[in-house]
Formats: sequence, C-alpha cells, structure tokens
Amino acid sequence: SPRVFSGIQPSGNLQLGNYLGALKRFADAQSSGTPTLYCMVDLHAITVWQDPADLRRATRELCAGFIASGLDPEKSILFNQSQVPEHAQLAWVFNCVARMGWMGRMTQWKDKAGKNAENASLGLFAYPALMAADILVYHATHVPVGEDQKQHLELARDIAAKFNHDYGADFFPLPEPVIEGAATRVMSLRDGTKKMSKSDPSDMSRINLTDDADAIAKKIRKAKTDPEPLPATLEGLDGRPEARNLVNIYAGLAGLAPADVMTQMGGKSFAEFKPALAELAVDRLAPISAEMARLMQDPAEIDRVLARGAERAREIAAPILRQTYDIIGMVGAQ
Ligand code: AQP
Repeated sequence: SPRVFSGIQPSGNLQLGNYLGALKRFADAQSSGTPTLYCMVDLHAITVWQDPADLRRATRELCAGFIASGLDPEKSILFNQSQVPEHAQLAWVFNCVARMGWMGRMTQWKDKAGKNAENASLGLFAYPALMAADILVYHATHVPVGEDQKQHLELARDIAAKFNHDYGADFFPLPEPVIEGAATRVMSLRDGTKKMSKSDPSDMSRINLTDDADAIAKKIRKAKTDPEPLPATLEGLDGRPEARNLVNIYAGLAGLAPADVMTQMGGKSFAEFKPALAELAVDRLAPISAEMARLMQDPAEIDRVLARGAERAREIAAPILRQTYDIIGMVGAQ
C-alpha cells in the first residue's frame, strides 16, 4: 500500500529551494490521503561536523518549518531520525548490501568530498545507504524530493532490489521519486548554474525561510540577471539560467506553470518583474516565517511533537526491521 516518506537535514536555515522543492510538496502529499512520514534527518546532518548547540536549534527550527509550511502533526508523522534507532540499524544492513562502486559514483559525494575525499567522513560516503534505510524501514513507496536527490533515490531502488535478490525475498518495495512542479531545482540567486543551498557561504545566494520582508526584497532586487527583458515564451529562456530561475521561482510560489508566467510577464524588464516577484515572495513566505518564530518560543512543545512522532514512527519501523533481521538469519529476530 502507498506510503510517503521524505526528510530534510537540520544543517542550517531552511531556504526557498527546500520550501518549493520539498516542504510545499510535502504539504500537498499530506492532503492526498496517503499516509505520510516526514523526518528531520539529524544523523545525515552530522556527516559533516555540526556544532551541537546549532544542531539542536536547527532540528527544532526545522520542525517549526514543517508545521509552519502546513504539515499537521496529527495527520503526518513528524519526527527526528536519531529518535528512531531502526534507521541506523537498517542502514548497517544496507552498508553490507550496497557496493563501494555504487557509492563512489554519487555526484553529491563527489561534490561534497571534492578533491579531499581522504579527509571526508565515512558517514558522508555511506550517506545514501542511510537514506535508503530511512525510506525502506517504513516500506515507503513514494518519496517527494527535489531534482538533486534523484540519483540517491535510484540507489535506494538498487539496494532494495539487491537485498530482495540476495535473500530471495520479495520484501522491500522499490520506492519511486516524486519530482514534479515548476521549482524542483531552485538555483542560487548569484549563479544560475548552481543550486540554492543552505550551506552556500553567501547569504545573498538564497532566500531563507526566516528572512524578513526587507531581506527578501533586497535579495531579489540584487539577484543576478542579464540585461534583456523577459521573453514571451519559455524557449526564449534557453541559455538564460538566471532569468529562467526567477521565472521558475515565481511559478512555484504562485502555483502556476512556467508557461503561464511567460504569458503574464513576457516582455517585462527585470525592473518590473523583480518587484512583482518580491511582493509574491513576501506574501507567501512572511506568514511561514512569522509562524516559525511563534513556534520557536515554545521549544518544549516542539520536543513533545517530535517525541510523539518518533513513537508513531517506531510502531511501523520496528516490525519491518525485525522481519529484515529474520530474513538475513539473525537469531532472536522471530
Ligand atoms: N535548490 C533546491 N531546489 C529544489 N529542491 C531543493 N532541495 C534542497 N535544495 C533544493 C530539496 O530539499 C530537500 C531537503 O534537502 P536536504 O536539506 O536534506 O539536503 P540538501 O539537498 O543538501 O539541501 P541543502 O539546502 O543544499 O543543504 P546543504 O547545503 O546542507 O547540503 C530535498 O528534497 C532536496 O531535494
């Protein structure tokens, strides 16, 4: 039966890409009636060093971001990864199923470890096996993510298939990525060829969900563009990555198809388009940022939400882990 799972790392401020590529779509999935689980993946966050106080704060702030984006802890299971030990337990099994060569081909590993792979953590290399465990420990079938996670999802399918094959068991479903909408890949405001990211050193490159109206307007005003006005059709955006990015952001925020944005905005200069985009962004994001700030005033309540979510998540994960152990021959798993 269908089940939706996705996660976000508590590794810094939530940014617009996380909102349009993930959170907003998580809220859409919640209203589809399919059971949904959404996870603050703190075990993933520590694959690069995190200051402990910052990690604690970012985890609570992420939970506040989920709720402020429309996720209801009564409808969706909202929880923190480290509070459900079955993730790490299944990840170990998957470390033994996945092959070194598969992991070495992951572009995120190559990007993040760069030329200094000798000094990257073993956890950063094994990251996709933990991500596969996050999904498969719930037998989740659908995973809403941004474009950048597509390769990791393919790896999760490979791990599930190899496990099923190696143990002659039709046990893990092959999870489907759900990558749809106008803004599955929001790019940096400073460089239209680089994805918007919470860990980009330049704060001007992204819109944070905690930015106030002035900051949002300023970042959009200063966003890199070219001197031409907007074209009348989508094809006219070819070779203009910055213009395309702003159009996609507009479409994502307005809930329009990019082609409809061109119909409305084609021919306008950036001096006209940017203020309209800024107004739309403030209109959509200011209520989320205000609600996050309100929720953060009561961290104990956030912790209660996470504890309750973890309890509900474990009710699903524990029997699936037990069956996995049984399939692979571990004594005491029956
Ligand atoms: N720029 C983006 N456009 C669309 N979707 C995005 N996502 C992230 N950036 C964009 C989606 O957000 C979800 C959570 O991502 P994550 O925090 O687990 O990891 P990430 O993809 O590595 O996000 P960041 O912001 O780039 O974090 P850092 O800088 O810490 O690595 C995923 O569904 C992702 O696709």
